[in-house]
Amino acid sequence: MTIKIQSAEALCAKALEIRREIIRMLGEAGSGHPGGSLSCADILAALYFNAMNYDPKNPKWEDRDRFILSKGHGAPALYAALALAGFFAKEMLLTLRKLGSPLQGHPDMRRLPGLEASTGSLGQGLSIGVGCALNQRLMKKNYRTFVLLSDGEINEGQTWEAVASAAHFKLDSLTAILDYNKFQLDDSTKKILDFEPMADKWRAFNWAVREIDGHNMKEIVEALAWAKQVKNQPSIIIAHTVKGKGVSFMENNNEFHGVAPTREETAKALAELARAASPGLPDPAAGGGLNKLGEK
Ligand SMILES: Cc1ncc(C[n+]2csc(CCOP(=O)(O)OP(=O)(O)O)c2C)c(N)n1
Ligand SMILES: [Mg+2]
Repeated sequence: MTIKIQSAEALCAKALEIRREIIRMLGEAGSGHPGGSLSCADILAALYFNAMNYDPKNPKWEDRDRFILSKGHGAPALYAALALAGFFAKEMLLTLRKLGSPLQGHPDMRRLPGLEASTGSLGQGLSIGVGCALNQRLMKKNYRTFVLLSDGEINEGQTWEAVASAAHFKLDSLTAILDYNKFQLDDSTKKILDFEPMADKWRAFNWAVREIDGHNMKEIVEALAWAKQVKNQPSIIIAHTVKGKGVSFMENNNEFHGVAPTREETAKALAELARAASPGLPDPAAGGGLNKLGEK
């Protein structure tokens, strides 16, 4: 049964849970990509706990909505969402990147239920999404296809072949979401290959475009609902995000693109996320929860 949460507050709580699991997983694995996993946590919470239809007990249900993580290195965020949605036991998350685990560093659809595509080689996911959307039309199914792209990834030319085809075939069951966190592996997207004006480019290719704050849950949910009623063209939600969102020392700090937190950093990040979930909790950095008088 699909989980459908309507309240933005409850969806934000799910996003926080996803962030906590990302940090726990990466801290345990000692490798992986925190920045781009954290930037898409709110989007994944909205997809898996509000917008999408699926059945974790029947992951191959023909009418399920398809989600393709084209930015495959963001796998920890997707694994956390899938576990919280009931596709597999939460305990499995801590096997991330371990030899023999179905939770590989990049998604392997042959080994983990709930994955629609094996990704990680950037630039391929939107083409897979075009295929899913064409299948939906040919087989007269009712499902939608969502593809999460990253802003460095769309430097890949294959993405734009898919952008052109999706519009040509008027694939209105296809929605792309761009995790526009303004950083790629080496530096800012502006310095490496600037795609501004971003929205104009997608419009010129005949896509319906909506720009949002990718950390504002209400805006994400509304944009996903908007995408469902777009007709005769594919839709893109350009989500302005912050790389490393939710952990102060990772935000806009591209050193955490592909480096896992140390043991100390993991503890610090988890404490921050716990305080975000329960703002009353003491801040160890500010004296371990004691006030200026040394009282609890
Ligand atoms: C085809 C391909 N080239 C290079 C890489 C190595 N790589 C992994 S992540 C990354 C950049 C990621 O930046 P972005 O796409 O913006 O992702 P995010 O900021 O969301 O982490 C690169 C170049 C890859 N995975 N695939
Ligand atoms: Mg990026």
